[in-house]
Amino acid sequence: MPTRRDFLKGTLMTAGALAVPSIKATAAAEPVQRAAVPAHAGARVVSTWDFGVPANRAAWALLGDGGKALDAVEAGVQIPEADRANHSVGLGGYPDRDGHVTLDASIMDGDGRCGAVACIERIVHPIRVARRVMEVTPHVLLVGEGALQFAREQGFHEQDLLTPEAEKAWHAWRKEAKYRPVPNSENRDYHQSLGLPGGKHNHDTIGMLAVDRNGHLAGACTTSGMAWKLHGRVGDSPIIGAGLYVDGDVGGATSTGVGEEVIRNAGSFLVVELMRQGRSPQEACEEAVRRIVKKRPDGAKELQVGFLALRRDGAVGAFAIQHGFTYAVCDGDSQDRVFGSPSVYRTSFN
Ligand code: SD4
Repeated sequence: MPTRRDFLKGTLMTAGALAVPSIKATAAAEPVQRAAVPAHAGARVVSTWDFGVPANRAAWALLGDGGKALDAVEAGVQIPEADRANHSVGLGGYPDRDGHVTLDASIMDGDGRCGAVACIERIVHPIRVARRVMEVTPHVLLVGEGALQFAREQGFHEQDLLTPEAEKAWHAWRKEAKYRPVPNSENRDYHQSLGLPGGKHNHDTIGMLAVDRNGHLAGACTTSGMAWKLHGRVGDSPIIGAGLYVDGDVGGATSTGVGEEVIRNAGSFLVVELMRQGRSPQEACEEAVRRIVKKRPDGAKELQVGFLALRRDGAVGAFAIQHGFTYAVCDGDSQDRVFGSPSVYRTSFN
């Protein structure tokens, strides 16, 4: 077992230097630009990473049939939540440094209603609990044991979320990590070569935004958060305004990556406010990323944060600090498109 000395040393080192030694900037400060996805007149759903494709399809099963954006995003993000092979969302997520799988999720409707759970254990679909918080309580956010108690009262089934594969990865991490959480470690290799974050075997938080045929907007965000985090750590995903924000008059935004940086900058709220002031979704995501980089110019070279935005008219924008962030777009024309986001740096994660 780690000593108290390991604990204190690790915590201080992490707080002082948000850096990942194995991530190398290969061509720092070279911008990668691609065209933003234009507006679409009908319903549309977008989500973070390539694993957003099957999630979008599940959302589209409702949205394409005239269903509500809120129901669609809740259904869509349940796909990665239940996917055991996905190590950063729901069942099969990597645990905290003490071996607990703790989940964060939020949901928001364009009319301003929202609900969230943070650091909840033993529930495969925290997004469904978040929606219940929104609909049957006077609150916005429930955490930890209280969130689990509420889920039980609402009839949710409990199960162990730590899969043998995730447990093996946790043991591998413990051998070399000295009980010290490090940002981005869910994107690193504890078994085999997993490649870029967001690739086939290596995913991150799912954030999903949808506009339905009636022009209503909604969003959802769900994650197991930073792998090997301190027990009790909460990221950006369940914080309304940080990992998710939706305003029916303007649009929505969601984020992925190192949640601490997003919380510090109220990232998703900022993206939506910039769109309200007339920036395009693309410009708004860029500005939000550049503020994070400006405040932490050295640390940001080795951190990933990505924003995805959907404007009320269906226009889409995305921007990230590091190369490799992808997002999936689904509408009446095509259900399985994946786009590479422009980014500040070109970086290789290996
Ligand atoms: C979080 N944004 O909890 C989420 C997921 C994550 O690196 O950690 N990604 O911060």
